[in-house]
Amino acid sequence: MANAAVTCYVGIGSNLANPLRQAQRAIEALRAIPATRVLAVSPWYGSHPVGGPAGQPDYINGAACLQTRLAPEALLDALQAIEQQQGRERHTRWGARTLDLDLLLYGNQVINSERLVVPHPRLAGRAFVLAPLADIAPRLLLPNGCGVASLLSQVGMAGLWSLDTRNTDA
Ligand code: A4P
Ligand code: MG
Repeated sequence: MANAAVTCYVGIGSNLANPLRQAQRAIEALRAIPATRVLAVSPWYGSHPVGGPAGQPDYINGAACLQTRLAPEALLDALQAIEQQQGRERHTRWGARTLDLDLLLYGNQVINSERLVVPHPRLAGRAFVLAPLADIAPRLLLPNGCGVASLLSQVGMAGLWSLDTRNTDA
């Protein structure tokens, strides 16, 4: 029997090799994941790097809302395949990257497997994740009942700025 469709949120980050183009290509690749539809894409933000080695370039960040019939780890496989297609190399934790796709939320599920932790463990403290999420889902609640808009107002917008390029088509 087919899995029920689940609403998910994916965080998108890039700070190498034309980051805005990388982010836009990632949206096209998300649209091609089997058994999955892209329901909304946030506007893009610029952000100063959080953590990682000093001197890395600024990031482009955004988020997408998907509806999928894939199980969580199958969706992670698809996200990692897209990262690989776009030349992702893993050298240093939080180091510069062509593309990072994080599974932020998978329905209301709490997942703690070896490969996958959902909600994404650093979601609630990061403006570069919360701002685009609040743009596409202002009333969204985490499984623990916290609202993304209220988390964003606690975290603030320091180190984050809106870009003019809009990407609001579904
Ligand atoms: N993994 C576990 N849970 C998840 C999940 N929910 N989504 C595992 C995706 N992956 C998940 O990830 C390492 C491992 O996490 C994966 O193999 C997967 O099985 P990775 O993408 O290889 O490495 P990473 O991204 O460097 O590590 P991590 O800890 O996920 O980093 P974060 O938290 O994603 O932070 N600053 C700005 N301004 N903008 C950014 O986008 N991103 C980071 C990366 C740091 N600083 C940033 C930004
Ligand atoms: Mg990651």
